[in-house]
Amino acid sequence: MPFGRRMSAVLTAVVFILVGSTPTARAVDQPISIAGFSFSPAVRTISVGDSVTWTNSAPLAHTVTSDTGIWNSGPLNQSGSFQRTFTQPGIFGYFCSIHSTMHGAILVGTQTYLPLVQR
Ligand SMILES: [Cu+2]
Repeated sequence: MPFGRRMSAVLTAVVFILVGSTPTARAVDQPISIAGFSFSPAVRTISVGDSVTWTNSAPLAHTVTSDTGIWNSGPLNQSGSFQRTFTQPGIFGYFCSIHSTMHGAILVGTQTYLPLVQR
């Protein structure tokens, strides 16, 4: 492919990525699985306006509880789920109030390039 056309293709891809990462992009729902005694993935980067749905695939009850108390799912039994929409940028830590070793974090619009790696 001639250099000019290849460069054009690269630029088109870059523009698409930049547009796709703005806060005005369509909000999406990001899944997080609760398996065994961990959140998977434990750290998830999302855009402002996205929501996250945690689903418990473990046979034990777990919770999704904010480190700062701004949300609490209450006990989720097996196959139970909890959804929250994040409308503010920031780092939102959470844990399971039943099993104190279980921790996770949602990074909302805090890093420009990280979402491109994780999605
Ligand atoms: Cu738990």
